[in-house]
Parts: sequence; structure tokens; C-alpha cells
Amino acid sequence: MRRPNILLTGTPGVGKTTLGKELAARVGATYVNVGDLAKEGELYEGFDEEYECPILDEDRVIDELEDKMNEGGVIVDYHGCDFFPERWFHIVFVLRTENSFLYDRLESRGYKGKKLQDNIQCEIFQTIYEEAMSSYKEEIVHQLPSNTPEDLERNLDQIIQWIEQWMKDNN
Ligand code: DAT
Repeated sequence: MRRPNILLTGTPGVGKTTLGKELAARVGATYVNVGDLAKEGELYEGFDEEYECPILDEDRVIDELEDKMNEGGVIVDYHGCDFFPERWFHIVFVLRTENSFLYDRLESRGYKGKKLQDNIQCEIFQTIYEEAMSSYKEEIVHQLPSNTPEDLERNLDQIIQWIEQWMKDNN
């Protein structure tokens, strides 16, 4: 049985992990958090002093995931999207959160100063949405509002419906 691969992307704090884990649990898919994967395998190539974070070794991340992606049924969660092979994903969701909500979420995660401001700006300038639109076919890229628990439920319902339709059409 063929199953689709889904990319969940967007600015840190928009709710990718929350949605991805719940979605995977409900449909029995494999959830992959690229940040955690990199941490576990130390898939880094240096440290970014300005952003105070390690630099992802994108090639090694791709090598690590390739077999799993070919099997299908994988939900990938990452705050960037331009380095994955385009062929991996059948649909791309860019989660979007209003500033006031995002600010509170990032602050309670301990972000402050430049890191907090940069992430808020990333959302205001819809940086990740534009990255997704230029990295994948526009018709497979969808924005999802991710402000409230009601949004989360609606997003889950919509994605599950889409998966069921995809499975019917492709098996
Ligand atoms: P990300 O994986 O994009 O960094 P997350 O899933 O860790 O984001 O969520 C960040 C915080 O926001 C976390 O405390 C859960 C909360 N959250 C996520 N989605 C939400 C939603 N739709 N409504 C309210 N809070 C949400």
C-alpha cells in the first residue's frame, strides 16, 4: 500500500511538532523531527555564533532519511525546507501563527533578544512560506493557521481527509 510523505514546515514555535506527533499517532505514520534527528546523530557541520545554534549537515540528514522516505508514510517536521529533495514530498504544509501568539510561545521557550526578534521577523516576512513556494510545486504548498487548539483540530481533520483521498487515488 502506497502512503504519502508530508512536510510540516514554518517558523519555530508555530506548532509543527504538536501537529506532527498527533497526526502520526492518529494515522499510524512515522514522525521525523529533523532537529532531533540531527541532535541524536550529531549531523552538524559547525556552529553559528550569530544565531547560537549548530549548523545542520544537510547532506547527511538527506542520506539518513532517504530509505525511510522511499518507503512512504513519513511526516517530516523542520523549520526549513529548501534542501530536501523535491521528490520526497507529496504535500507541504506551512504553519502560520499570528505574532502575539508566537511571541508568547517563543518567550516561554526561553528565546530572547535577537533570537526572539529574528524568529518573529521570519514569520512576519513569511520567509518559510516563500522558501516552500520556491522549492516545491506551488499547488502542493498549503498554509495552515496555527493559533488556537481549534486550529489544531481543524488542521488534523483536513490533513487526515487529504491522506485518505490520496490513498484511494494511489492504491
Ligand atoms: P514547533 O514544532 O513549530 O516549534 P511546537 O509544536 O513545539 O512548535 O509548539 C510550540 C508551542 O505552541 C507549544 O507550547 C505548543 C503550542 N501550540 C502548538 N500548536 C498550537 C495551537 N494550534 N494552538 C495553541 N497552542 C499551540
